[in-house]
Amino acid sequence: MRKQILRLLRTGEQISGEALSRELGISRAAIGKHIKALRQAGYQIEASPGCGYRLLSIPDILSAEEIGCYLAADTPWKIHYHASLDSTNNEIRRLAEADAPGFSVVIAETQTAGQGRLDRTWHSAPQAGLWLSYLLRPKMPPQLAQTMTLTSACAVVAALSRFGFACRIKWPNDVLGPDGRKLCGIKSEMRSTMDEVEWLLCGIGININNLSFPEPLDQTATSLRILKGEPLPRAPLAAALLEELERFYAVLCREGFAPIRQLWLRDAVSLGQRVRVSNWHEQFYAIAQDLDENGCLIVERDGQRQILSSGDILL
Ligand code: BT5
Repeated sequence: MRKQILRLLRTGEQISGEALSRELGISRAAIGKHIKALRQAGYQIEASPGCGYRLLSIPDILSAEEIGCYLAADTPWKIHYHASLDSTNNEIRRLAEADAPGFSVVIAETQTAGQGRLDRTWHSAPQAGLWLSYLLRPKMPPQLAQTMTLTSACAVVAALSRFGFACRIKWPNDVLGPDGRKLCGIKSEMRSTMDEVEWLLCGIGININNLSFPEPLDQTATSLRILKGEPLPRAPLAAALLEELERFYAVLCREGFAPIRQLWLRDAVSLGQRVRVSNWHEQFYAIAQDLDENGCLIVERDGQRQILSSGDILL
């Protein structure tokens, strides 16, 4: 209901309590309660006796109502919004295990224990970024579902390009700004048998309005605000990302990874370059060459072709 009230107020016109109550089929007292709750959430709403309500300003929050204003009414995403969580990945995993449906999304304004891969931490400053995890229940073989990290990276690049940012992808899970610094990291988890996937979750962290980063991240990280020189409203960006994720996932379900691989190759940074590879058992130098049909990186190491299914590369 609050989302619908917001949609009506967003025209910027004054609208009477009576008109709102008629349009939405609820009492004027109920309208009054929703207006109070919206003000508490940070919306500045002017009320003039006899004339009605007018929206004066919108807070920079990532609530379901605010993001919902930028999404189509029939969006499949169900947003769970939190002021603070240890990690949105932990919360979406809990929902997955409690049988939550696919297309559930958890968003937090801050994370107290944001996670990177392999026990690394993810810096998640309050109100600065988009810290989001989503759940899918794909009817596809686990091997294809595993490409969802790369697919999500393509969706991030597509969403950011709508706001004028030309970003690049670094295998396996980073999106970099045009300056080569890390703007976004992705961490996926899956529960499956050898044949079918029970659930798949992806956590995406995008630095949006960070002005700076603590050491040593200040050497490697960037944010959209640093790149652009001005802050960005986060809710339209979150909505764009959810739309692109839905679109890319539909392509993956319908056509497999091949068309997404082409987009990935177009936007990848590392190909043709000498990289340092670290994986769980060794470190070595190689030339990054290609991405195979399963999303593995093909490198040339001492004249030999090697296929990497996991690990980190340093340019
Ligand atoms: C990642 O791991 O890049 C995956 C990050 C996933 C974060 C999202 S936020 C929403 C969801 N909830 C979570 O708890 N996690 C997900 P990895 O490739 O292992 O990179 C981790 C490394 O990136 C760290 O060791 C730092 O060097 C660096 N790093 C940490 N925070 C960063 C930040 N905000 N921006 C850029 N780099 C960062």
